[in-house]
Amino acid sequence: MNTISYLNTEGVLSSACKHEISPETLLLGYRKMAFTRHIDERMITLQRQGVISFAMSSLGEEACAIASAAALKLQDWMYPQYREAGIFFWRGGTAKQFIHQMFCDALDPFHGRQMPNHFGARELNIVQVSSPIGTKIPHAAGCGYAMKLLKEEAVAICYIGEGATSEGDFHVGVNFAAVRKAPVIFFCRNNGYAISTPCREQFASDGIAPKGIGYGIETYKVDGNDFFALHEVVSQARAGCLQGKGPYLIEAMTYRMGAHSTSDDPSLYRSDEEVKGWQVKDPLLRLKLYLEKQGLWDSDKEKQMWKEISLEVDEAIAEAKATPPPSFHSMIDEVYFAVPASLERDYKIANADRSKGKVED
Ligand SMILES: Cc1ncc(C[n+]2csc(CCOP(=O)(O)OP(=O)(O)O)c2C)c(N)n1
Ligand SMILES: [Mg+2]
Repeated sequence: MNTISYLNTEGVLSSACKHEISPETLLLGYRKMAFTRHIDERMITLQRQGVISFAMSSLGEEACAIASAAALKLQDWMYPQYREAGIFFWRGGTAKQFIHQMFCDALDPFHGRQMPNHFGARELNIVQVSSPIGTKIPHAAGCGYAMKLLKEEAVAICYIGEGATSEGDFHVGVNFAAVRKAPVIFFCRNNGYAISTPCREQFASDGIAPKGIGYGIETYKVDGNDFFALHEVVSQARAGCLQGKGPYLIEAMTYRMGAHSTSDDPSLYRSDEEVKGWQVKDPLLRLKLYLEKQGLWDSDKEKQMWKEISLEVDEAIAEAKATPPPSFHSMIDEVYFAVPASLERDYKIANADRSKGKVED
């Protein structure tokens, strides 16, 4: 299957591209990609300094999240994996909200009961990330089917990595959605690796697209670092879903430029040359070069943008550093209706310690 690609590495848009995106969307898309990249970098530094426990970045894959989110509507339901922080920022999630979750502090909406990078927001229709890979695929299929039954003008999008397609949940979810013609977009970032496992050890098919064809659904293979191509295919998939042609599978060809997470050392399983080969395809660079050629962007705007982003993130980090951890009691009181017998002893001991000032509430 051909890979749809319009924007080359010099920022020149092919004349084959008939899809129009407003300058406002392109400029905002570029800014949100830069914002995501900056937050990712800062979170990795904080993890290295021992301030937070863990971080994952979407370095090099920012266009997948942001161009796809830009092609959807707020009423569409989003089921991210963990490399989709960009969708949260696109929908208006703030640096402060995201960073409190990264710190798992008292202002983290999930009260520290999740790992970092497990964002979500009820008001933004973003279902919270959960660690077990692929488990959201049947949920998204069910959500899309519900939208169909309720006759809502909304679709569900489920973001997965190529590694997730080896899970049973992928086959269960895609098959269910296919048979029910549910309005679901299965958006698969094929970034070459599932932690240290390269694609060639993950599946014998030619990528993920043949799996969509096998389930009898509309399938696209697209350049995952090309804002235009991504925006086009997700727009078409959304329109198709609403006309009853769903579900869709999109395989976005990209590359995980960073480590899997702060617990990983990719130098153990891939070469620097391989990484360098992808640097020129950087999605931010390609869109920036395009915007410059259109007279929409210049070096002064670039400098100003990074300054503003960095100030906003500095402020959010300072606030998170000054925020205490979630209350000790919330760990039990907000999870159980009554203190379970198995925890009663520890709870009493901790309460006694608290009254002696050893444990903070
Ligand atoms: C069910 C399950 N198995 C294993 C893991 C450990 N694990 C976390 S991320 C990951 C790799 C996922 O790769 P992919 O889906 O390609 O996403 P990527 O990290 O490349 O974005 C694995 C194996 C897990 N979280 N859940
Ligand atoms: Mg992967």
